[in-house]
This record gives sequence, structure tokens and C-alpha cells, in this order.
Amino acid sequence: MTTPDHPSVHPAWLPDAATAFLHGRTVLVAGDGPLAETVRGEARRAGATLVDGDADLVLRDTGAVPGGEGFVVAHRDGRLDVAADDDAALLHAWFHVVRGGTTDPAGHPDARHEPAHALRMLDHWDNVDVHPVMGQVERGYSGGSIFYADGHVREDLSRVEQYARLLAATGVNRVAINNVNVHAREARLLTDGLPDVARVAAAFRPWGIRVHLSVSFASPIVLGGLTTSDPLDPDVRAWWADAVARVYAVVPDFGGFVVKADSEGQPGPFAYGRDHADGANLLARALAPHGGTVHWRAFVYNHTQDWRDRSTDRARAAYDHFAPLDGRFDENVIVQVKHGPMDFQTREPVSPVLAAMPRTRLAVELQVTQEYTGQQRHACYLGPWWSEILRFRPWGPVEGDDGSPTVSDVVGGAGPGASPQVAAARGGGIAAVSNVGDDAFWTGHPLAQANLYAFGRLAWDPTLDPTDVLDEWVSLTFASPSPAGADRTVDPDVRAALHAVLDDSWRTYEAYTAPLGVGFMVNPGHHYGPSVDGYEYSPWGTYHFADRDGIGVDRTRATGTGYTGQYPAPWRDVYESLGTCPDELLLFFHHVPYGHVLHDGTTVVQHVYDTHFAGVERVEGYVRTWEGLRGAVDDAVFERVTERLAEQLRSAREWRDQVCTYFLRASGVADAHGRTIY
Ligand code: GCW
Repeated sequence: MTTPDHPSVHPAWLPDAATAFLHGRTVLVAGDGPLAETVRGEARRAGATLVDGDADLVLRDTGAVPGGEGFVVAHRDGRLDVAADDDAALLHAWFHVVRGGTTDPAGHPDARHEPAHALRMLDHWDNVDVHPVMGQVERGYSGGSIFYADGHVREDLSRVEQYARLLAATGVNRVAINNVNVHAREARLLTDGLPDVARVAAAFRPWGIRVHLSVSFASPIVLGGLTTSDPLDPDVRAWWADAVARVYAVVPDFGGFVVKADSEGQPGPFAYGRDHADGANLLARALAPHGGTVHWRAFVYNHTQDWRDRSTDRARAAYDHFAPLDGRFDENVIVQVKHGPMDFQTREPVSPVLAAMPRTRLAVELQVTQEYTGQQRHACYLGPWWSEILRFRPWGPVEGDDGSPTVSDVVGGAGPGASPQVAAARGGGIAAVSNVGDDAFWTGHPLAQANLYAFGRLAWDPTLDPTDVLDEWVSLTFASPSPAGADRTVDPDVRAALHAVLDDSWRTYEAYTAPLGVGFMVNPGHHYGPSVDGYEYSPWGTYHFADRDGIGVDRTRATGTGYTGQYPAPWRDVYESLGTCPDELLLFFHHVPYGHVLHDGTTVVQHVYDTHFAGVERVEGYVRTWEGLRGAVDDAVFERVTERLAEQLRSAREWRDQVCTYFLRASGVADAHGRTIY
């Protein structure tokens, strides 16, 4: 289960068996420069023979679209001939062929492929130092950082090179290498850490990936010795211009900055009576001459709310702060919006900010690291969740597909009313928090690799079926050893078992955790495991308001916080009405009695009992299914997954029992099926 470069590291979706079909094939790579060289290196590594003339596979960099990432697959004389727009496209084309698992032209229909989004970015919440509370990787469940050790960037970056290779194979093209909560040590990556940042950038560069840094808005003070970081102060502007110039001097293809400002204690423009557009544009103007962008996060809310204060609704915050600023952000600012209005819950509505800023480049932010979805101890394949989000139509229709714009269209710069600048820039794309650490399996739970893989693939093409994406991942990761040059195969039992465990695992997780979109109910701080009232009297704005009669948050315009009014039609009305609000979001939008009847005819309280018992039974099924793979998959993978599934089952039972008991005690309503509730 190891890779040649790192004997202790799992090869993830690029084991040698995945490329064995290329062994002995002739490959012509026509193109110059480092990326073409990378492709040649991959061909050699796969055991192909590089030739100058006729070949089984021809990959040509046509240079037809400078900076373009698309490529055309065609057949010429019964062989595969791929014409790539530019050098990065050559690399994408190579991995496209690898995914196909065959050089038989019949396996590769003639087509043009290109990414839906120009920016496909992973954000690392890695700290250089080990943070006393959050550890080295904030919300990291895969060990320490692959970038940093012993207080600085690692000497040996071969692991980062392998990571870059894996990411390139999924289509990711940007990586931010440090936490958005920028502590003192990490702030210095921008100054004395630059030679190290340059080394990391060099590790990613051959794989077509550009590096970004998270920066502190207070940098002029903490690094520059100024007395202010007021965005309108000329000295502050000059400081940023110099700081940025120094970055580009050592990293000429630097991507730009990621900024969390005025959020959860991070410094920002509010201290100077300025707004987020002032703050973002300050950095944007420093970066613009060099071609860099600012990813400015919209995750801004009051995290010191008094739970007694029923007038403040955290869900409203991002829209209230950002929607009025539409049109004020510079062209190289991307406002990065969490997919939901709260915080990466297992189920949330799509953020209304995504439908409210047509004159701003928007990126949607997903969370690959499983903070609220089982922390890589639970198998939870998030592809279906992201697919729902990216395909969601903020302007309707509620059901079906009439070609109306989706979230993916919006962040691709093609939403309704998109300004010419937003359209020309193709929006802000897709970003996600990485789930990778220095763990031997990269992601702690070996099956969590599927989430990383699926993120890249869905960012490239959000119309892909997430189950098909999972199948691709299975085919690569669990490829059977095969004779050199033979088409790739996978043991059908392994394939079937992985689908049985993962296809519906997100819905399973939803079933045994917080019900009907109410969210949270997790242990405060670390966010693992059930605690129904854990956040109920906290300052974080995440409440369920359960009492003896009912539960849920009234976010209607009629009687609640008015949050439903942040959506355009039809959703503002669909969510407003109890009759039309989708069941899975019921408690997000409404406070209802326990006896409220859902669309399927069950009451809320009976639904809670039923889903929690069913969810645990499904996990019991996963355990049995996986046990059937003993000997059929790599032993180390088998053992690690077995251990994680045991914990998932323990935890799912804990969730079931705490949530069911809570609802029984609160409502006094017995389970219609008489199951044991404590
Ligand atoms: O989900 C929350 C996390 C924080 C995180 C924050 C954010 C990096 O609990 O750990 O901080 O979101 O997205 O900024």
C-alpha cells in the first residue's frame, strides 16, 4: 500500500495498478516546458514508452488558448489523439486518459473537456505551530500538517509533491497553505517565511497548482510596526504594496490572499469604521499589478451573542453584511461564501448570499474536512451533498430542470444579471477546506479520500453524478493488479461493497444525527458526538429552541427572524410556508409542535425515532459489508477502516440514544414501534 517516494504513505487514487494499462504503450507528448515534462514523467512512471512519432496516445499542447485548461479528445487512425489548449491542459488530458483506464479509443469518445470553473481551490487550515486548543491543523482529523513541522516549513517536501500530484489528477489548481485564523507565527509567512513559501510553491508548480496565503488584516501592525491597519490610510496601502511585491519577487505565479476578517475574533476593517469592501479592495489593489486575487470570506457574524436575544439570527448575518456591498468590490476580489448560512452543517439551505451579489465575483466554500460530518471517524461520502448544493437553483424551479441558473452557474460568473466583469472573470469558482494531514492514509479514514477526490472532480464538472465520481475513485484506488498493458479492472465485490458503504453514507449520517435541518446538537468546542443542548445557552447563535411543546427556529417573515426574505422567489415563499418547506429543512425554518405531520405522514417526533433507529441499522450493515472484504483489499486499509467503522457504530448508537431520549423526555410521546428509548 505504499508509494515509492514515501514507503509509509498510501498511494490513494494513483497506485501503480491504476496506470498499469499504460505499461508498454507508446506515448507522444508534444509540448515544451515544465508541465509537459511532468506529463512525460508520468508516462515513464506508468511504464509507457515515449516516442517522437506514431503512438498509441498522442498528447499535443496546441497553445490554442493561452492559460486554457480544456482539451479535445479525438481519434486518428484508430488511436487516441488529444489536443490541449495549453500546458496545464496537457496535464489534465493525461489524467483524463488515466481515469479512463484504457488506451482503447472506444473507451474515450470524441469530446471536448474543460473545467466549469477557472478556480478550483483547496484551503488548508494548517498552522505552522501546534495551537494549544486547535492542534496543528484546525479541524484536521488526519494528524499534523504536511507542510510544517517543528515550527517551520518541512525540509523534505516530497510528501507535498505527492499531494500536488494527487490533486492535479482531480483537477484542483489552487491551494492556500495556512489557516484563515492567522496566528502570530503564521502571519510571518508573508515576511520572513517567504523563502519557505517559495519552496512550497515550487513543489506545487510542476502540477499546475498555484499557491495562496491566508493573511492577517492586522499585518501592517503586527508585521510592519505601523500603528494602524486602516484600509484608507496611505501608509497602510504602501505597506501592503511593498509586502505583495516581495511575495511576487520570490513566487512569480503567487495566487493571492485568503482573508477572514471581522469574524470570530480575527481583525478587520470594522475597527476603523470601514466596511468589507474597503478592506478587500485594499488588498486587491496591492495584488492587482501582479495578477493576484483576494478571497475575502463572507463568514461574518456575531459570535458573542446573548442566547436570550431572540432578535439576532446568525443565519441572516452574511447576507446582511455583504449583499449591500454588491458592486463595490474590485475585479480581483472574490467573496468566498460558505455553502450554507450557518456553518458546514450536515444539512442547511443554500446561502442566500449566492443569489444576492450579481456584480461581485463569488466563490462557494465547501468543507472536505469532516468537522460536522463525523470527523473522518465516520464514513460519510459528501459528493451527493455538494452535488445538491452546486445544482441548486436559487431562482427555481423548485423541482426539475428548466435550465435556470444553478449555484454552479453563479460562481462561474453566469448567474442572472452578472456584470460584464464578473462574467469575463468567470466568477470566483469553488473553494473547500482540505481534509489532508500527515497521516499514512492522507485523510485518517481511508474512505475519506473519496471526498477529496470528489471535490476536485465536482469543481471541474459539477454536473457529474456523484455516484459515478465515487465509482471512478473506486476504480483507481482499488484497481486490481493486472498484466502490463491490459485495461484496468476492479474486483466486482470490492466495487459493490464500497458503493454499499459509501453511496448513501451522507444521508445515513444525517439520519442518526441532528434531525430535519436543525443543525448542531454536537459537543461544543471539538464538535464530535451528540450533545443536544450543547450550544443551547452559548454565545454562538446556534440554537434549536426545544421546549415541551416543540422544536425548531422560526425564520419566517410572518412570525420569525425574517431570514426567508433573503431568498428570491420561489424559495422565499417555499421556505416560508409550513405546507411547502422541504421536510429535511423544516426545523431550520420553523418552530413546530412534536406532533407536526411531515409530508410523508409521520410526525416530527416519530420521524426522529424512525430515522435514528434506521441510521444505526444502516451502519450495522456497513460493518458487515466491510467485514466481507477481509483479504480482498490491502490489509492496512482493511484494518483502519474496520477500526473506524467500529467507532462509527458506537457513535451512531450514542447519537440515536441521546437524541431519541431527549425527544421522548421533552415531548412525552412514546415510540409507535415500542423500541427501547432510555
Ligand atoms: O466551522 C468553523 C470552525 C472554525 C473555523 C471557522 C471558519 C477556521 O469551527 O474552526 O475557523 O468555521 O470557517 O472560519
